Amino acid sequence: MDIQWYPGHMAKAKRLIMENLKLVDIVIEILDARVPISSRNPDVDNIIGNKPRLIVLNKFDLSDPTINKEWEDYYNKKGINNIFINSITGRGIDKVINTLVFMMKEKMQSLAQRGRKYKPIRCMIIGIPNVGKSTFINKIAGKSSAKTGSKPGVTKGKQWIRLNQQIELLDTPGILWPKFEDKEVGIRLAWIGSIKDEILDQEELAFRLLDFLKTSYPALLIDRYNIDNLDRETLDILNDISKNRGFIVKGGEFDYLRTSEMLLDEFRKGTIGKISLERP
Ligand SMILES: Nc1nc2c(ncn2[C@@H]2O[C@H](COP(=O)(O)OP(=O)(O)O)[C@@H](O)[C@H]2O)c(=O)[nH]1
Ligand SMILES: [Mg+2]
Repeated sequence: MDIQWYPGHMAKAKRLIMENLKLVDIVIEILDARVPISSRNPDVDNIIGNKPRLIVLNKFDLSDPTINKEWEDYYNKKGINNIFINSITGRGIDKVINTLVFMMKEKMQSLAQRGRKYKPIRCMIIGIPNVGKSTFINKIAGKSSAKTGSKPGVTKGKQWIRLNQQIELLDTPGILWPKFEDKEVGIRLAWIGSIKDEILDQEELAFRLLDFLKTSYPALLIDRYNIDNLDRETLDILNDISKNRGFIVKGGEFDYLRTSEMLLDEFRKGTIGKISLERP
């Protein structure tokens, strides 16, 4: 997400989504399962209006299974279609396809009853940068037979991927801008590596992450970094981690930059464990 968002970009991105919206039956909104709040642009409700929507929570290989369940219950209670997936392995993608068919069942039946000609269900992907839109499209396109190509007259220039007999997916996702008027949102997006580190420097980001892990995932922290006591100042814990890893600079000082980069990197890769930053 190296992209700088300016009002002009936002207006253009929004206009593109609005244009494509007219062509589709369902919007697939991709979120990052670790941050279902921060990875969501709240304007999406206004932009897509009452178009049927499926929420796909990607990267669920990195998020906390217990909290995934909380989110699933939360969405289900609200009657919002939701599916947790891993776009790299493809886990959950079949369920996406089945759900899309299910969501359009009534419409298809009523068309059939009125003797109307069969038309495939059309979908588009939307989401902020880095949630995995391209990975998802590649995976789903790889699974499915072929691109259908553009259809002159109707959808000039647009590429559709046929997912099965009934569904087509627009091959270019709609990109929304991240919203972080709230600094905490910016920090979480920086933790997951979605925005470049312009919000805070690496050391402060890592320090805050350690603070969060200390309260929310103590067992993972203890396991990963051989710490025996978390009931201390965060700085003391950071010192221990630096010491255990041998991240010391000349003169015997702790190498905080190296330790910070390592912590952020291990968190982002899921090496520390399955961690969610937001719960319903
Ligand atoms: N662990 C994990 N990483 C993923 C998953 N989906 C995508 N990624 C990674 O997330 C990064 C951003 O993905 P990309 O598809 O480019 O996001 P886009 O900006 O929304 O198109 C890439 O490094 C992907 O390999 C997933 O389900 N699990
Ligand atoms: Mg992309």
